[in-house]
Parts: sequence; structure tokens; C-alpha cells
Amino acid sequence: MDRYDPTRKDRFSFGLWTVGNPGRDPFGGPVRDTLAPTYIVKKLSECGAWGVNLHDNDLVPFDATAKQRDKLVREFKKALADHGMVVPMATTNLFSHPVFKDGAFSANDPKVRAFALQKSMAAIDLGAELGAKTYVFWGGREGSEADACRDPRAAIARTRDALDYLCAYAEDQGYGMRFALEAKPNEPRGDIYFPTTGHMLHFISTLQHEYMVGVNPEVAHETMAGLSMTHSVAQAMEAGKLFHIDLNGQKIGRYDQDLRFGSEDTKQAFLLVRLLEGTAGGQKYTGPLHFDAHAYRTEDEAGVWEFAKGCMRTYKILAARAASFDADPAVRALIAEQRDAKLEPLLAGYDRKKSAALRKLDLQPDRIAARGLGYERLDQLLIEHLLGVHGG
Ligand code: GLT
Ligand code: MN
Ligand code: MN
Repeated sequence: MDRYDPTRKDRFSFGLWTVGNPGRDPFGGPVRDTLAPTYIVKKLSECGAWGVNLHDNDLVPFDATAKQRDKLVREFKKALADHGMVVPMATTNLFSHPVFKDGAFSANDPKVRAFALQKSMAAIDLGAELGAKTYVFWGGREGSEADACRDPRAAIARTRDALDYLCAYAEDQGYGMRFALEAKPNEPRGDIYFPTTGHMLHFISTLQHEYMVGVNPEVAHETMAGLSMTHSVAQAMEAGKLFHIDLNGQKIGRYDQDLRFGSEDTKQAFLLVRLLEGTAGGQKYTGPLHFDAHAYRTEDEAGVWEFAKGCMRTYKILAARAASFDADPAVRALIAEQRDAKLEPLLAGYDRKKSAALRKLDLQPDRIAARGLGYERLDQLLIEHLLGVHGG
């Protein structure tokens, strides 16, 4: 036990599909046994996690009868109560069944769209029954290979219709849920609609129930697109739309690797945790910290729990390193905000008088440009804090 071991207060969660991943990939079958949902709840609790998330079909098989469903839900709820775990987030599997091979909400066939709504309403009911306050939408199959098959604008409009419908449904039921949209650029489709968190943020502003819809950015997905996860999350936070987050690790330019959090690009992971924890100032993220990742295919079950503990420990280590970085006087001096009481009032809020005064200023750009900014020193300090050279 040390100070980096997770506790419930840390708000860490895992999906049933993450630690339950049996190691199947496109080139080979499972390498581990399937774990029962109730067993996962027990083991996650022992590891120090706070929450467990699920797709409808992670708990209730696609073709289960109502009686089978109720029994599974009853047993699962008992496991949650027995082990002090919560379900912060739920979602719908709209990608595994062949009916969704050309999308769910954006499919050309209205019967597929109808089935996707039916399945989503039932899954929202399940999430509500388990106490989920956040409901995620990841449109894995909402995309194309033969792009001429539909006007991409129709895909966008159909997705809007579906989300407007389901927001109204959840509101009508009084579930008090918020929806979080998760972007991904490709895989399993050649191209997926709404490929990045930025695309999602704009789309949300066009929804009827904009207030109840935010984003669920994932490290791997933004990184696949070659983007900075930290900047994507910052934009979501600035817009008040970071409702959930999928933490994992990813090498740029690869398939969706979903690796242990912090195991790749540790500097990006540091900057992300620093942003979420608000150690540099600014509002802290207080929602669930969800790991959407899985253990290497080389692992047996013991390796899976090592993986889970590793995700949580690395988050806490990075949070401690970020706090030490931001408390360092040398860092604070380098990033101290530059103030100019005379100039700043001229920069915000256009009026003719101010703009005339601004245009008259002799700002001497060559002199400004000649000054070095000290970012080499700043970044080296970051690396040294990250590597544990400074700070407690
Ligand atoms: C799937 C996907 C994830 C999503 C999950 C929610 S399922 O594993 O790769 O990124 O977050 O549907
Ligand atoms: Mn992923
Ligand atoms: Mn995800």
C-alpha cells in the first residue's frame, strides 16, 4: 500500500467490456476466459475502483428473455451492493449485431433506425435502473466504406433526429440523465461520421436538448486522428461539455489500441491529468474517470488486474507529479501571466475610440520578437518533474 493506491474517492471506473476483454483480435480468438459480470464487480472493488460501466449486452445477452434479463439485473445489483460499487455510466451496443453492419441511427433502412431506437430506449431503461447518470453514445458503425451509399448530410440529420428523440425519451421518463457523445475517426468503419470531439461539440449545439448533451473524449481516438487529446478535452471543458472521459493509451498512427492509461506518450498523459486536476488553475473536472482500455493479449487473468491497478496508479502518480510541477516557483515564474494594465482594456470589446487608440500604438514587433520565451527550460522542468527528479 502506498499513496498511489486507488480508493473510492478517486472516482475510477472500468467497463465490463474492458477488464472482461478476453483478448480477441482480428487475427486470433480469445486467450482468456470470459468473466461473469458479478465477478468483475467483486474484483474491481478489491482493486480500489469506484464504478463499473456497461453496454446493455455486456450484462444482458442480445436474445435474453424478459425473465432472464430480470434475473441477471437482480444478481448484478446485489453484487454492486455487496461490494460497494456504482454504475456511473451505461451505453447501448449498436455495433455487434449484423443488423447494424451499415450503421444504426444513420442507416439507410428506416427499419434499422427503428430497431436502434427500440434497443436504445430499453438500454436507457436498464442504465436508469442501475443508477447511471451518464449515458454514452459511441457510433462505431455509423460510417461508410462505399461513401456514395448515402449523403453524409443525411447521416448527420438522422443522427440528430435519433438524439433529439432519445433526449426527449429520457427526459419524459424523468431519468435525470446526461448524454455524452464519443467520437472516433475510423475503425470499424473506413470513415466514421463525427470523427473528432470538435465535430461532436458543434453537432451538440444543433440539438433540441443541447443542455443535456456533452462529450466523452477518448485518448486513443483523438490520438488516432493525430490530435492533442489535451486540447480536445480543454475545448470541451471550456464549453462546459466534458460529461465523461475515456482514458487509455495509444501510439499515433495505429489501430485503436486501448492500452493501459499512461503507458504510451506519458507526457501527453501528464498534461491531460494536469488539466483535469486543475493543478495549473482553472476548473477541475469532477466527473467519473473511466478507463476504456484492456490488458495486453499476452496476459492471463492476473495480468488483467495488474493492468487495472496500473491505470489507476499511473493516474494518481501523474496527478502528484502535476501538482509538484505547478507548485515549483521556477515553473510559476516562467508561465506567470503577463499583465499590461494600459493595454489590456483596449483588447477586449470593440468600439471606435478603442480601436483608434489601438491603431496608434507603436508596438515595436521586432523588439518583442527578439525576446526568448524560456520554453526549453519550462519543458525540461516538466520532464524532470514527470521523471520524479523534483518535488515530493
Ligand atoms: C467500444 C469502443 C469504445 C467505446 C465503448 C462504448 S465500446 O469498446 O471501442 O471506445 O467507448 O460503446
Ligand atoms: Mn478505443
Ligand atoms: Mn471509448
